[in-house]
Amino acid sequence: MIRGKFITLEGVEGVGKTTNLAFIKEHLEKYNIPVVVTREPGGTLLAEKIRQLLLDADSEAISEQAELLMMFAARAQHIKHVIEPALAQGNWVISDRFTDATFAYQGGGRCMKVSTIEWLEQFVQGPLRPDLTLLLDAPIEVGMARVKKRAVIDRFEAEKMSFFERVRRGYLVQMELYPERIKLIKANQPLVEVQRAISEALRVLLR
Ligand code: Z5A
Repeated sequence: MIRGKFITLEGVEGVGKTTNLAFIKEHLEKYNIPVVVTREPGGTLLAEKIRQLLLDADSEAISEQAELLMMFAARAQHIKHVIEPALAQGNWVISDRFTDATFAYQGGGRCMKVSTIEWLEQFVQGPLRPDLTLLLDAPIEVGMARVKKRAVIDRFEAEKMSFFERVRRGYLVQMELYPERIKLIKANQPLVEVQRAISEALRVLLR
């Protein structure tokens, strides 16, 4: 059995990750590729419970250390029970966020030490890294404007603009570190243009 490919979608909120996940699934299925769609934090029963705890805006103050460890606890479950088995069975896995989000949010946003995140990445993932990461990038105000009609604001969405600016910068730093893996997609353009750029980026994997 040929191992599947692992694709992740990243970016600050409202840039269109969820919207384009559906597009990528449809696009790959045209090539008869079996696709498993998932998300982080989440993807398993336990990881989704951790997600609820992380996003709950009314919870007690969660320490930065606890937040980081909860992200990786959810990820450990997700890898063991969803990502690795699916890849081993030849499926392509598309995840709405993965570890680049930890470098961007906990590293950039919360200013936690990169070396700590790198250690946890190695501990939890071993050699597992995405084959391709699509970084949807747009000025923070663009994503915010797209999601501002939402009724419920989660714990992350309640953060200040400066937090999201650091997150965006954190993502761009990751892209500079891993230019072969992380492809920047300009998200501040009509959806049809975004999807054209995504199809182009996928072409490398489909060869
Ligand atoms: N988090 C973390 O801190 N550390 C980690 O390691 C991980 C995660 C893995 C999870 O939230 C939170 O966890 C996240 C980071 C943290 N917190 N924040 N913020 P999530 O991933 O579920 O939430 P999100 O990023 O807030 O997702 P979102 O708000 O749903 O955004 P999106 O998926 O990127 O956007 P969308 O739902 O596809 O699109 C939003 C709207 O824009 C929608 O109406 C679309 O129709 C519209 N849209 C999309 N593209 C376009 C274009 N091109 N033009 C016009 N309109 C568009």
